[in-house]
Amino acid sequence: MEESERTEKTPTTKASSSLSEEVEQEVEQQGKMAVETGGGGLDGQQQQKQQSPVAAISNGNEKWESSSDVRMKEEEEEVAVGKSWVERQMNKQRPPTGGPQVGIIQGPDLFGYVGIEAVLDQMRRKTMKSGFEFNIMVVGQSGLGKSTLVDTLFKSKVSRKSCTPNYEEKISKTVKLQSVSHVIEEKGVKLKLTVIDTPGFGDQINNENCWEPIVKHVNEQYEKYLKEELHVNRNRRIPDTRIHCCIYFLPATGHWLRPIDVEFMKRLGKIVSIVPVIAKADTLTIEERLEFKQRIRQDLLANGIRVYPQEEYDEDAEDRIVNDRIRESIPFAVVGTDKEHQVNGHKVLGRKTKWGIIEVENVAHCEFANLRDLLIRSHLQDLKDVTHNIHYETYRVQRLNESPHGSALSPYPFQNGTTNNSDLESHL
Ligand SMILES: Nc1nc2c(ncn2[C@@H]2O[C@H](COP(=O)(O)OP(=O)(O)OP(=O)(O)O)[C@@H](O)[C@H]2O)c(=O)[nH]1
Ligand SMILES: [Mg+2]
Repeated sequence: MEESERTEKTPTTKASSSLSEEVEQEVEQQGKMAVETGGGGLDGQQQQKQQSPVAAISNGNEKWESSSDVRMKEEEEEVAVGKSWVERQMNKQRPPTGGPQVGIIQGPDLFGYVGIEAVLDQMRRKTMKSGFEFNIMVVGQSGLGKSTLVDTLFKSKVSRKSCTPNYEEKISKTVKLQSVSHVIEEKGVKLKLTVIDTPGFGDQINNENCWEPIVKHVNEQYEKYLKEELHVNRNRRIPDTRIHCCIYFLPATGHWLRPIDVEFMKRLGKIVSIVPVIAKADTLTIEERLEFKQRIRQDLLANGIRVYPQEEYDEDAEDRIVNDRIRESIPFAVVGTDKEHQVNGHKVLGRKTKWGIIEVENVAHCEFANLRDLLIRSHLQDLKDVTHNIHYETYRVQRLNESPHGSALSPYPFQNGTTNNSDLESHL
């Protein structure tokens, strides 16, 4: 209390003394105060007050000297006695110990409310206008339930309102890359969710290089984006068809990873974020499921397969805690369905068996909801960031390094590929 009174007194009225005398007196006075209060132990409030401009009013013509004028004079003196620039800068930064200091201007103290936090509102409004694009790809052996899971995702709570028109259509074998998009709107936020369904591999006698069409498709999207970015007159918003997440289906064998899965994920993991899942988890008992999950985690580690979320991209301790929990429960044991059933008067997505209904969205039955929450609710933006900052960046650097300095991009390596891009256009 005593201290604040003194600080308020700081602008003193002087009759005719020179500025340097005033400052010296000020320094002396404040120095004494510091000694009286225990040798400069100033609390935050006091520091702020001392950082505020010191004003000296000359009675004759009401002349105000701000702290910056004082500091300029001090600086001149420091130059005169031969202090180096570094020493002078350090002096500027020093916390107040008993003399007038030029400190950081602390908005609320001097000018009232600045409103910096409104930036968040501005960002929110802008993002709400532009919306989000999020692209998921499902990959895995034929018959593991990829198309069914895509259907489940769109029929589940993600987008029940915007369900597909071909709702009752029977899911048949996927023979080419197919993309399904839906715009989901919730509380004014728009999300364009695109799921790319791929034909299952493993049907051929020779499954060598069966990952190539998938790798090619992922790279093609990076190439498209890169070309758009390199245009002189580029789009303000480049359409984003890059794969933000690849859900990799593992058969519920209960054993270990198969060599083909190891090969596939090793390659894919280098170019896209992979989230492995155990397909048709309803075929495993609870114990089998837990053991299988553990074996897969060991196998992934032993084979150096990088799946999402990677530890090295955790941004802080908070991220680490959340992601550790996900890493411990990966791969998610999922169940898919294209049917709805009545349970206790409610419609639920589920698989009807002789013994009861497996509810797909019930976390006690399977981990489909955990997968959906990871993708949409908790990690959507992070998946997009990792895609842009890690995977796309690696691709971009590699492509630009390939091209002779200053010239255009070298021809795209998959130029003569067979992927029909028109299939990938939005079905909206
Ligand atoms: N038990 C069980 N069966 C499932 C599950 N999901 C899908 N199925 C069934 O598995 C069969 C194949 O499902 P699809 O979704 O066509 O499989 P896919 O992976 O898309 O197959 P391809 O298109 O050939 O790659 C269908 O009869 C589905 O009903 C599941 O979670 N559990
Ligand atoms: Mg399919």
